Amino acid sequence: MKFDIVTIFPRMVEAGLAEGVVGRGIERGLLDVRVHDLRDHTTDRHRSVDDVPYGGGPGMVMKPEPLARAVANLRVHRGEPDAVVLLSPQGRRFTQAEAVRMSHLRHIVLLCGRYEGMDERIRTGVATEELSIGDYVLSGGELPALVVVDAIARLVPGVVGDEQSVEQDSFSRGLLDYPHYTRPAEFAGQRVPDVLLSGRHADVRRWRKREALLRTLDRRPDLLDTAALDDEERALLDEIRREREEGAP
Ligand code: 9D3
Repeated sequence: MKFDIVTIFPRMVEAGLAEGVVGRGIERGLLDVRVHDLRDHTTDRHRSVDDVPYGGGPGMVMKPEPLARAVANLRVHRGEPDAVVLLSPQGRRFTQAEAVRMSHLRHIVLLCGRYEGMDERIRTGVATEELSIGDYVLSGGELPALVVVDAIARLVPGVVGDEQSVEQDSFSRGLLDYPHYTRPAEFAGQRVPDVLLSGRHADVRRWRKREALLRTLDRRPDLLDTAALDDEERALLDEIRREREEGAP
């Protein structure tokens, strides 16, 4: 799978790509990720990427020409992309469902904004979609680009060593994760739940399902509206709800 990231801070993005799952995916040749310095696509002496807003007001706006030239160059040297993504606070929310959809694409271009935003003609004339990673104010699209690449890349077969762990990922199943423990059996006065030491695998599975449901019910009940629960999980959830109605009348 191929990604091209256009930014005025290429070193910031390169640093984020070098480590971990994405770094290994690149080393293994499963991911082809290139970072492009927007300033390399300027034509003026000062390599300007921003300018004052028409109509006045605070801040600066990213000029359209360098971004358009960068993408035109990518089309020639890297091939026609399946998506040109503008990262911006005005975008549609990037979710696991979006990551799954985009993991089936072959070539994605990501445009990172800075300053107050980009000239609107990039949105209407160059980008094919616009994504935000959540409702908080960041300083630019570089961290969001790394988030989007990470979430998509781990869905590419072979990038995460253990395919099982990708399938069991909480958000793929629509539930929060169950609690995890490793040795020692007692730490800071807290014991690992007995069932996990029991060797009774069916009980362990059931306990984990129950814990995942408890957590989801307490912290993210909204997820239960769309979670794909199996028969056992539906039965457990009913049981938990009944217990709670009896316990706190
Ligand atoms: C203080 C500036 N804001 C005025 C209302 C607008 C604004 C412009 C540019 C706020 C943030 C940014 C930079 N952010 C991104 O480019 C960005 C982003 C984000 O801030 N949050 C979540 N997802 C994204 S994707 C790109």
